[in-house]
Amino acid sequence: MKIRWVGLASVLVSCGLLAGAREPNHAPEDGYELWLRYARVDDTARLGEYRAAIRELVLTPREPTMQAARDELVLGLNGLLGRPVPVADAPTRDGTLVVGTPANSPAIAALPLAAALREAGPEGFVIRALPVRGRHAIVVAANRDIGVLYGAFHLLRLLQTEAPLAALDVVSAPRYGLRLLNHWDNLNGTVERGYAGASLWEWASLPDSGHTRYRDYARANASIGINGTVLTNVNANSAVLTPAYLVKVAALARVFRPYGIKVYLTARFSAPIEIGGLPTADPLDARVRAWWAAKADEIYRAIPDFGGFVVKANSEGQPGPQDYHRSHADGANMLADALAPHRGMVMWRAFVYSNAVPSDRVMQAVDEFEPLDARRAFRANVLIQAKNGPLDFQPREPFHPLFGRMARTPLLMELQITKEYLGQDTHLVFLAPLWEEVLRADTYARGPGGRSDVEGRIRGLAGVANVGNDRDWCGSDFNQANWYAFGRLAWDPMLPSAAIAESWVRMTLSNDPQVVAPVVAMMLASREAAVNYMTPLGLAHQMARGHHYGPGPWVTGGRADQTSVYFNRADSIGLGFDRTPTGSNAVRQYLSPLRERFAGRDSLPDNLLLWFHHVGWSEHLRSGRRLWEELLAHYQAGVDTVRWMQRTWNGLEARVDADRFHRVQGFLRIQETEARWWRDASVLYWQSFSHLPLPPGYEASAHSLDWYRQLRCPPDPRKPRCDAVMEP
Ligand code: GCW
Repeated sequence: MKIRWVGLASVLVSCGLLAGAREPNHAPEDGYELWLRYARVDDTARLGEYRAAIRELVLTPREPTMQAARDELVLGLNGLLGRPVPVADAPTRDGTLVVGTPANSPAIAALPLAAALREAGPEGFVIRALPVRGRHAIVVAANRDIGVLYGAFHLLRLLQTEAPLAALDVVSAPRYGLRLLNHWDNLNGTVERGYAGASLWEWASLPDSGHTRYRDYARANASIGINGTVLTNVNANSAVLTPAYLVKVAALARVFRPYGIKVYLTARFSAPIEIGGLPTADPLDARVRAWWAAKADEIYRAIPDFGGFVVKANSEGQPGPQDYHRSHADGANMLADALAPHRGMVMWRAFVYSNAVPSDRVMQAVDEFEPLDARRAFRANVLIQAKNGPLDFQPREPFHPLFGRMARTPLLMELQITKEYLGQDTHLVFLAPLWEEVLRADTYARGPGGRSDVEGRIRGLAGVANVGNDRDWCGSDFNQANWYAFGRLAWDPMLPSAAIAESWVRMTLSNDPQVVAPVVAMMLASREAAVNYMTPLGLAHQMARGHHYGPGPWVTGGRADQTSVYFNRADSIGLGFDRTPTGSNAVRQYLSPLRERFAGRDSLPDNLLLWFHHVGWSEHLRSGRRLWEELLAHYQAGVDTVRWMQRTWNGLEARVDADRFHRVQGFLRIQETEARWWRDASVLYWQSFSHLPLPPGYEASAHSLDWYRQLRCPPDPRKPRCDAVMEP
């Protein structure tokens, strides 16, 4: 039997990881490897178990995706087991790992896996411990090569998290077919709301330079099941649709293809004018329709598996069909017709609000899209992409009412991985609990199969990426956890946040139980901490103008529905936006009994109180405390939780490598300073309306309200942080 040994060095080269190659134990922990570190298993009993269970790898790497699976398994197993694993054509011994599809592996074709493979579907996989040709074996099987790759990553994850392999029996299939990253990357290399350096896409050197980083990006995405990437900003530049750029896009698509990742682009609605030389972009104009159809043909000639277009139209100044008195459906359908012959999709964003300031900005999407849905106005290959909440990626919002109101049109939920409103690169905020909250929310609309949760009504997740060209990809170690969590939830939206956090910590930081438990606890507490010190009790959009970093509850002027005062409605009587029937009546967009529940002071959860109600400063809440006291308690709880996170982290110094320990410690220091900044600036501002005193013992603010109001962040649009100014 011929056995091929795959040298570790050559695999490292082929995986593009040599830049990070280093001596074990002497490596700078710079974050480049993300959760794919493949450090040798620490626990000796587990290591022994794994070494006995996996003594050779049987896999025939004919196609690029199978080669990717082979490369990853060899890299991962060599690292985790601390010794090379030989690759064989067929099982030669006990402890064999057999990997493939019935079509490319005779050993797998002979196994009784038909029922499990049916369950796994086109992208899923089966992992089982069972005898193969009389040998003890572990099998990773799938119907298609991409399922094999996902299964390979899953198996590696089991080893990375030191899970037992005995009696392995896994069948896994993704809940959604669309698991997408949305990059808000501009062609000039900047990233809108990016806090991790410049864009990964080096347009100037494409298509010739095949940056190894592109492949590592694809590996990271495939490891969590992401299967599509929208390369460009929704505030779009039509130049990306010109031939000069399409060859560059095609080059990226070639790198991503073996990893199951399709490429999508944003389509600027006025492209027929800007790059097509037409006098109009009217979606009902025959020349415009012909131009888009020809453009789609051209794109598919260059990129045969192109995914489709994402479109932001008639929102925040972007062009759209309403410029020609046409509807969103007219616009979306025109693009859908151009893409349909190629099986491409249109993802039409519901984040619209008109240039005329409406009575309540959060109501506009339902008002625009529900009537179109009721008329079945959209083509079958159009999806409406709505943000998780009706406003804009706030620390807490109720779920978007559109998820209960669109019965006929398929929906995508857009989540923001980059933390525009949640502390950007520095604050440790783990977002899975926020996403879990909305995915599990009940819309009270009976969907397919009688389901009424938000999750049951959507076809996929689109995550606004937090990835840039910083060495650590995401601007901080803990921001990586949000990229990871997004992918895991897009595969399985019912996965609990705690399980996601635990696997990420084990893969990324340590399997030491003395590290895992406290770090998971920090992560799970972190989102509520941010809600508390930024926008407690249902407040929203109180961030500084423009860059959205730090507090600005006083922001006014300019477009009203982009200001803080529009959303907080603070006055001498109280605080909060009345969205009940006595106010904007936005509650009417939710289905019964939710609309009544949200409208009733006694039935609404306190954590959404000021989103839906204007509440008197001295009114009693259900806790028995007055609004004023409750508000102060929440701000203080936010600061206290960050301090607890600091203490918890400080206790891990001996157990975490010095690089990451000090980086995280530094960021937590910033977060504590800025949590106080948020608390003090906000409380002083509310106090200028309530005229109520701080209770005895309440931590006094370091500065006056004026001082906070005049605080200007350093003019660094990428990291507009104020700590240097605050604490000289
Ligand atoms: O969250 C807001 C951001 C804008 C963004 C817009 C959108 C891309 O502040 O930067 O534009 O939403 O989602 O379109």
